[in-house]
Amino acid sequence: MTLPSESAVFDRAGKALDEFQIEIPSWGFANTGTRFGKFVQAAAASTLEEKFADAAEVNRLTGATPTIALHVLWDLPGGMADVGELKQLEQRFGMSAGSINPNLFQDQQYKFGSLCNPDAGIRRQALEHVFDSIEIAKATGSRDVSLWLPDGSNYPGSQSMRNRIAWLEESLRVAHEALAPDQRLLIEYKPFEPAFYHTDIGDWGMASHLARAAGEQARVLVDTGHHYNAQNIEQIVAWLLHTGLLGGFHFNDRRYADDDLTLGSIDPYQIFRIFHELQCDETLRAPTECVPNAVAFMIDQSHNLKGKVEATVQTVVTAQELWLKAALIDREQLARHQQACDIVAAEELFRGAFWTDVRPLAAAWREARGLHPDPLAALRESGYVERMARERGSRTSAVSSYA
Ligand code: RM4
Ligand code: MN
Ligand code: MN
Repeated sequence: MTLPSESAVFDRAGKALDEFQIEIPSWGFANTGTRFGKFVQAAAASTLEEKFADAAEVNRLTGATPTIALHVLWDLPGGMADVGELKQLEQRFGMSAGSINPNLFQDQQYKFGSLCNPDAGIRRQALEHVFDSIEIAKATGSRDVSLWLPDGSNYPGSQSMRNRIAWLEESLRVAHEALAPDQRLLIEYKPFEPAFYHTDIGDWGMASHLARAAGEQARVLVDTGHHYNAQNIEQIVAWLLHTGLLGGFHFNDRRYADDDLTLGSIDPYQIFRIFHELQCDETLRAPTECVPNAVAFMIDQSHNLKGKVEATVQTVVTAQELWLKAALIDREQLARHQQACDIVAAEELFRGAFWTDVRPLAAAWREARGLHPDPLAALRESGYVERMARERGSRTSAVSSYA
C-alpha cells in the first residue's frame, strides 16, 4: 500500500479519533457469568453509583466514552423515581446517561414472550414497560430507547408466527407514538436464544420491516454477536445504510453464538470491514450527534473472566485502533481500483490499511489531549481496580441473574 505522507496520515488519524465515541454498558461492570455459574469479582460494581464510577474511570483513561447505557430493571428499578439519583450521578461523575434499555426478559410473566405473548394482558404489561422506558429516556435526555426482545418459541407448531408478527407490529407502532420528536426506537434482532426454534425478530430483514412499520423514528440495531457464523455483517451494514435504517450497534465479538467477548478479540478484521462501510457513508454523522441518521456506537459485552474496567478499557482502545485503521484506507484510490476491477490492487490497499500499526498514532493523539498514551497501563498504574476491590469486596455476595 502507498502510505500518504506522514502528516497527512496524522491529520486524518486525528480527525478520525476526534469523531469517534462509543457508549459503554452499565452491565459490563457488574458481576456476570454463564448459565453454569458466576465467578464473583471483588471490584465489580453492584450499585448504579459504582457503575458510574467505573464508567467515569474508563472515560478518564480513554477520552472516548462520555455516555453510559442503562438497563431499566437493573439500573433504575424504581423507574422515574430513580431519575433524580441518576442526575446527581451524572453531575458527580461527568458522565451522561446514554441509551435506555427496557428489560422484557426477566419477569416471570414473560415465560412465553413479552410483546408477542399470546396473552393480551401480558403484551399490555410489556408495552407499559416500554412506555415507562420512553418516559425515563425523556427525563434523562436520552435519544435512544433500545429494544431487545427474548420472544420466540422452542418447538415447531407451538406458536403462531403470523399472529406474533401482527402483535409486534401493533405494539411497536403504539410505542413509537409515545416518542418525543428527537427520540428514536432502536430495534435489535437476534437469531436465537433464549428461544431456540424461532425468534420473533430473527434478523435484519425482520427488524427493518418492523422499523418501517413502527414509524419514521424507528431504526435497526445491529449487535455484532447476533448473527450466524459466516454471515457477512458488513453487507448488512451497507444495506441498512442504503435504506436509511441503520440506528446503531452493539459491538462485541463472538466465536460461536452470542458470546459477548471483547470487541476485536476473535476477528478484528470483521470490525474493520464494518467500520469501512460506515466511513464510506458520507451522511454518517459523529456517533453521538443528535441527528436522525446518526449511528449509535455502543458496547454490549459481559466480562465474565476479565476484570470489568480493564476489559472495557481494552475494548475502547481496540475500537479506536480499528476505527483508525479504517480511516487510513485511501477511498478515492480504492474506488478507482474497484471501477477498474483490479481485484488484487483493491484488496491490497484495503488489507494494507488493516495491517498498518496505528498504535503510535493513537498514542500521539492521546498525548496531544493530555491523556496517558497507553490507557491500559495507566489503569494498572492508577491502582483503581485494587482500590475498588478493597472498598467493594465485602458487598459482592448478592449476584443478580445476568448482570
Ligand atoms: C441480549 C441483547 C441485549 C442485551 C441483553 C442482556 O442478548 O444483546 O442487547 O441487553 O442480551
Ligand atoms: Mn445487544
Ligand atoms: Mn446479545
